[in-house]
This record gives sequence, structure tokens and C-alpha cells, in this order.
Amino acid sequence: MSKLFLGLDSSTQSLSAVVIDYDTRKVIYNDSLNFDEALPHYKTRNGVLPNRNPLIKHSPPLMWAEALDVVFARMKKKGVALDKILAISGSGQQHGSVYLNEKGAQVIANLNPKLSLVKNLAGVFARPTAPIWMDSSTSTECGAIRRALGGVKASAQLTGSDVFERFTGPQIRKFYKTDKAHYKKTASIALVSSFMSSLIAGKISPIDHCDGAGMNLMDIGKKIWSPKALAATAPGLQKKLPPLAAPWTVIGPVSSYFVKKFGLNPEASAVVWSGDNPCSVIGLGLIDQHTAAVSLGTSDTYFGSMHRFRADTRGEGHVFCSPTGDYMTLICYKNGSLAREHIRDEHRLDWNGFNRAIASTKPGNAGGILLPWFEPEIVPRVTKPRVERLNLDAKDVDANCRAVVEAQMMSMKLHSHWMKAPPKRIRVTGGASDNVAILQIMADVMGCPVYRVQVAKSAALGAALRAAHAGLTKSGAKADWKKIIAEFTQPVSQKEIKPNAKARRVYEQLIQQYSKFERAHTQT
Ligand code: XUL
Repeated sequence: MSKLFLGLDSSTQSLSAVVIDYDTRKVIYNDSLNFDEALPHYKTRNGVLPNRNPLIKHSPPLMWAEALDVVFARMKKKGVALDKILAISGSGQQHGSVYLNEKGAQVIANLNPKLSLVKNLAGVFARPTAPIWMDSSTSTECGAIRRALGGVKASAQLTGSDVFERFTGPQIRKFYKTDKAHYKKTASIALVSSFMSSLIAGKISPIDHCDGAGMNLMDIGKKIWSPKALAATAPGLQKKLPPLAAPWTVIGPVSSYFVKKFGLNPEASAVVWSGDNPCSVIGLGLIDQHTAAVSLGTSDTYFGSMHRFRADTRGEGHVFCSPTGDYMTLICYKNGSLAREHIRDEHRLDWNGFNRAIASTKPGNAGGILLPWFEPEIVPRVTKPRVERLNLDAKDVDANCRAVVEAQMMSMKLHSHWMKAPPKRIRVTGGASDNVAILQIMADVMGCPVYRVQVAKSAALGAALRAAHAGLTKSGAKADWKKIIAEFTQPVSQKEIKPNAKARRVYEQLIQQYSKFERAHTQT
């Protein structure tokens, strides 16, 4: 009998599903549902609710639940052998939080398959919208929590990260400070990942250590809720949080809702969900410390594995737990594709035009440097959007196209130093990863070969592989991950993009200027 595993990925803009056949090492199903297009009645733009305040970014959790129904219905319609799936896990955009009232647990435990998830869940939210990772409206709360924890360094040592606007703790504090009545009515707070795994399992799901590390609430060394962080965030918080659990925890069998409605095997395991970046660590095969990954998506992220915990004491980067039981490092840029698209659109180009512009300029851009912070930036921390230029004419189309990419890559090089793991190779994924012009600049600046990974859905694939690990091997942290991921995570294109020696030398110089310019324009 074939051993099938399902991985779902509830990301900012879409819900994806990947089904793998473990024995034949094949992805047998791969689908994605775009929220704006498929569920226009939620009126989201790129998965986010419009708000007059550019710092506030919320999404409707009901939309994520409705997407789950649609994705399962599509799988059933397309003849996926849902009864052969042995375990399900998932990945969620990190940091976002869902607030359930006292009815929540009861309703989730008794989902009626005759009704939609939306109908079932009407009336369970103590807060109708969920703040997500793009939200940067909690600077005041960050300041208060950071002070209570003893500063940047102490916060990073305790929780794996300095206190960040998008992290769940500051978001919870803001909710408590600004809406005490509804905070009081909140019986249970979930992450996007644990909200979705609660639906699949039919009970309030634990939060896994990997996604839990993105909250500024978990003691990352002990993997427990930190009493100090809880006290610094909001009163009575411990009672509202589910337990923490290892990322290979089986919550229980899948909810009868999915068995009755879509024909899942009643014995299939619901495995705890995790964050999208931790899942991508698996989906991209980042098992050793020498391989790093860059995801060029809505956000650009640079991440890798770390065996022994070391915090970024400057407080820009993050350490999360990895689904392997190790740690993972990550830096996250808000001005990823957003900034590239901004420059492209400003000059009315398409991607080919953008790439031709890069090709017509030389590495180093004759000293022209851009700081492309069209949105508030996370790395380095920039709370007010600003765009700065040095030796660069704003009207010079070609030079600006090169400058935005060079800035992003120099920033990655500079701000990943603290990981003390200079990569020997980089795997690149995400929307912009088929853009060779961007990848060449990455190889030249980072000084190592870059591989394009054709796993378009690394987070969903990682979730499916995590489901296989938990459902099949039962070996927890001791699992042979190389064996589990074998063949699934090979870069389809083995073609490497090698650094050019001359360009590399140019960037070794330019990065000094960039660093100075960046420091001069960074608020403290
Ligand atoms: C990571 C982060 C984003 C989200 C959305 O810290 O904020 O990468 O996980 O994908």
C-alpha cells in the first residue's frame, strides 16, 4: 500500500497542498489556492485586509478556514486517494495570531461535516481579525517588553530574538492594552499554524517549538513558556496559551469532520503544524550548517541550520528551533520582492527589461548605492520608510535596477555575519529565484555558488516530509533526516551559478561603503 503524506501551507497569499508518495519519492499532488482570487468576498489584497494605517496588517482567520474546505474539496474532486494519507502536517506564515473565545475549543471538537468550516466557526473569535507578520504597529509594546526582559541582548538570549513588532508577544500586549474587554474574553490564543492544526485535529493544538520561538514568549533554551516574558506581555496569558510541543508531535487522529466530509482515513495522524520558514528548512534540505537558503518571496529571507544556539546580540536576526531538533537562523527583509517590483514599476519595465537593465551595468554600479526601504524594514530596523541614494541618480533606470539588488545582497552578507556560518553554497527558492540576473549578483556578493531549487512549494513539501517523519519513523530528534528527505529536495537544476572572481573583489570593497551608508541612515 502506498504511503501518502499531506503537507499544507497557509501562507500570506495562498493555501497550498502537496501530497507525497514516500516509497516512490514523488510529489503526486500539488495545488495552490490564491486568497484574493478564490475568496474575493474577504476583500483582501495579497491576503491582507486594507487598512488606512500602513503599519497595521491583519487578515481574516475565517478566510484561512474556508480555504481549507476548498483545498480538500479540490483534492477529492481531482481523485487524490485521501483515504491513503497516513499523516497530515502543515506550515503557517509565522508570528500571526488568532484569538478564540470560550466557545472555540468546544466548537473545534465538534465540527459538523454537514456545514462548512465558516458556518461551524461563526461566533468563536474573540477578535475577528488576526495581526500577521507584516504588522509593525507595536513599537511601544516592543519597548516595554524589551525593557522588562533586560534589553536587546537579554531578550535575544532568552527568546532567540530581540523583541520585534511582528512577533506574537508584542501583538498580544497591544491587544491587551487597547482592547482589555476582548482580551479578557479570549480563552485561547493560537498561531496561524496551531489554528490550522487545531481544525485538522479537532482539538486545540499545541504550538510547536519552531513556531513558538517566533513569539518572544518561549525560553528557547528550555523550550518552555518563559514566566518572565509572559509577565512582561499581558496578565493571565499562560492560561490562554496551549502547551508547547516538539515539532514531530502527533496531536491525535484527524478530526471526523475531514473523515466524513472528504473521505480521509479515520486513523490518519494529525501532526502539529509549524512555521513556514522551519518547514522550508526541511523542504529545501538544509540539514548541514554549510548550506544556506534564500527565499525570494513577498519577504526575502536568508536562513540556515545551527547546531549550537548562538543569539544575534545586535538583535537583528532570529534563532528559531528547527524541525530536526536543532536550531535555525533567519533574517527577514520586508523590502524583498516589494522593493524590486517598486523599482521595476517606477521605470515601467517588465522583468526582462529589469534584467536587461542589470546586464547593461557593471558589478559595483560605479559606486552607486541605494537603500531601498519602501516599507518599514526589519533588517536593519527602520521604522519609517525611506529611500536613500549615494552616487546614484534617481532617474538612471539601469543603475537603479542594479542598485536595488546589490543593496539587498550586500545587506544579507553583512547581516548574516553573526551566524558565524559563512555558506559554502546557497539554495534559492521563491518567486524571483528564476531570475538569473539576481542570482548572479547573489553569488558574486556572497562569494559562493548559488543553486536554483525548483521546489516551488518548499514550505508545503517540508510540511509533508515532517508528516512522514512524525507519522512513520517515530524517531523524534534522532531521525535520519538525510534519508527522509532523499530525492525530494534535490535541486532540479543542478546548474550552479558561480561567483565571478572579479565581481567578488568589487563587492568586497563596495560592501564597506554600503555598510557606512546604511549605518548613517539607520535610526537607533
Ligand atoms: C519570518 C517572517 C516571514 C513570515 C511570512 O520571521 O516574518 O518570513 O514567516 O512568511
